[in-house]
Amino acid sequence: MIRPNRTRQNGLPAGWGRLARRGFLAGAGVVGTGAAFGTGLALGGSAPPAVAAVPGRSALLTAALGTPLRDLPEAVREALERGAPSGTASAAARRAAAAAAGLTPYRDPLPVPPVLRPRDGRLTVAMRPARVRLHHELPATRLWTYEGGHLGPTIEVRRGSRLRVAWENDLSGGFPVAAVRVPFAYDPQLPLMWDRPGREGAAPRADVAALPPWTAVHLHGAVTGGGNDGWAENAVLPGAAQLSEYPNDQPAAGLWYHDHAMHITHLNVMTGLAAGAYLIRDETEARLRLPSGDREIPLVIMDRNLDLGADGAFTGGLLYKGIVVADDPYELVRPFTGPFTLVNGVIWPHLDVAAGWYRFRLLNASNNRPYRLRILDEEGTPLPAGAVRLIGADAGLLPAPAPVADGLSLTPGERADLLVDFSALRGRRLRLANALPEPGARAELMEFRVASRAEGAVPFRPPAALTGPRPPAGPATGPERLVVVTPVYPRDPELWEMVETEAPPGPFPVDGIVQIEDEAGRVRTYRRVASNFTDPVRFTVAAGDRENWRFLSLEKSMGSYPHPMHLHTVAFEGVSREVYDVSSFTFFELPGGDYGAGTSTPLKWLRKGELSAAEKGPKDVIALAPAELVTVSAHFTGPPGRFMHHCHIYEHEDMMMMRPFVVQPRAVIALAPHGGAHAPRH
Ligand SMILES: [Cu+2]
Repeated sequence: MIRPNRTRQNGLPAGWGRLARRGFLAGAGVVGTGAAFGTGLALGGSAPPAVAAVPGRSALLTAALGTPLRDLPEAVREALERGAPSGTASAAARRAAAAAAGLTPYRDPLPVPPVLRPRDGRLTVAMRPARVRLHHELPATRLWTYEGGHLGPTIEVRRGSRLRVAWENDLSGGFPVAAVRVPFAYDPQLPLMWDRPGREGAAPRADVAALPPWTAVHLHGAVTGGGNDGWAENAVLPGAAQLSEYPNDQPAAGLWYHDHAMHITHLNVMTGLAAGAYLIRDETEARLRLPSGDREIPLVIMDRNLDLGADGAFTGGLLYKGIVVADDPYELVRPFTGPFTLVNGVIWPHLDVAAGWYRFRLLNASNNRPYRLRILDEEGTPLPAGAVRLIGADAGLLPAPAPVADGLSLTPGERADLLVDFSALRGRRLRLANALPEPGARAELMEFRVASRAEGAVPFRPPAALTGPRPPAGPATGPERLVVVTPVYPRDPELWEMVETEAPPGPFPVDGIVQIEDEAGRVRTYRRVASNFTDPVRFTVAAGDRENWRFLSLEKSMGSYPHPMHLHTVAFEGVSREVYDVSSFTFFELPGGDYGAGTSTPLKWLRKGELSAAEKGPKDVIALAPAELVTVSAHFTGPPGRFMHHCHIYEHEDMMMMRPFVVQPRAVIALAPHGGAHAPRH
């Protein structure tokens, strides 16, 4: 994440001019076409743009943005050549690393939150302060919670039974999480900075400490009207409640609620407002007789960091530790990852299981960290393929169970409905582990302790079919949408809404113009029509339409974490994943010192990528890795309203990789000015 370290004026961060004069912009010479900065575009221009005037990302910076350093020899070499950074190898840093390693794994039992089954269509959920133990060896932690637990209560409803929830804000006290910003330094002798606890000597941020308990609750995955969706700007203060009505008129699925307050979601979730499960049940699911009761367990995963006192001991307090990976021309802060993985709100817990089948409802509720999950035995061998079956994705059951061969990928916001068979594993201790190369201080998330006795009951047999063969997604009835995600440097990563346009006469690049040459060799030209949350609505969907939404990442560093792209109020199916050569997407300096960006030549199609069984849907988040173009088909069958689409890395969402879109009845759109659809005039 890049944050301007000084207030922007006239759209320009202070300091950029200074940097240019200082010659920071390698090979500077500069100046693009006459294209204006912003979402409007002055097309054309006669002088060819000079293109090389942008600072390159160092290998170390790239590594710090997502890729583990040990997998990037170039970055490590670069760090070593700079010499051991002063300060990081201090006794305090070593103590912090030792403290992280000293916390006993699998010490605490996995908490399973209570289940609320509202009978009369009404429910009040209070947000209130609580003191909660995150680990047996830690002092209690002060949190802001849903109903007192680090994980909120599970809400369970029948399909079609409408529920009205009063999300009551009864919070009080100061912001429960200390936040610091510390400059990145690399010491090969120590765990990475974000993998060790403690403030590294930094003072707590006064701007975060000043935050009031200002909360918006979003029921992620709910197909509901815009007024009930938890609009980020309509967050409420203590003494008020957010009233939301959920029709629950959608297939059985594992939804979840979490905070969505404008600008501060990445901080609010850390206080304890990160997640509660919301399960919709239906007849299709009931007929499958899946494991239920104490055999159906939510597993909500999130990584956190802990504060240390002056004596180097844990205080119990949580810590939002932002690692500043560059300070020119922006203060660029890596989205949060932490050394401690919590499942259901407890660090590295264990779960005693019977030697039979279980249904686990997994959710990645982390700010930023992706996982590839495997269950490993004592020797580190994954369970045999038949013992783990994926039966559902974000928005409901799959047509048929899918094997989980190479681990289960979950980016933030993604869910998995998983059947696991422990019957051949009596007396064993198994670990749920993250197979990605930079998993935090410990790759294992939790331990399953399998009973040594055989099950007496008739064994469960997983069904061969679930919802049955999926009817092919019908053709799109509405416009095709293109959403572009720009690289992380030298500007903030941005989410651009694009519309197709005539190719400008050139030369290229032109700020906000992206050309794409598809598999068939056809070149299409798109122009940016919005890039900030406060830009006017550009995507108006006719209620009932089916639309293809395409997400394109222009990130070039293949090790960067994926952007989990999320649409509110609709479930979608993955249609295709393609990989492009995005090297022609170029930043260049605009008159006045800001940067423009566009393609110098059309992006070239390279190859088809894979869609997993889960990604074929039903989904509401899809992982967008660097250089990918992912297409999903979304059928907007729900109520109308104003909704959001965004990257589900909370830091990215909060820095405006989020946009409003509108769903309206077709007849209403027809009466709108400009022919509806808020179409920008060319
Ligand atoms: Cu993102």
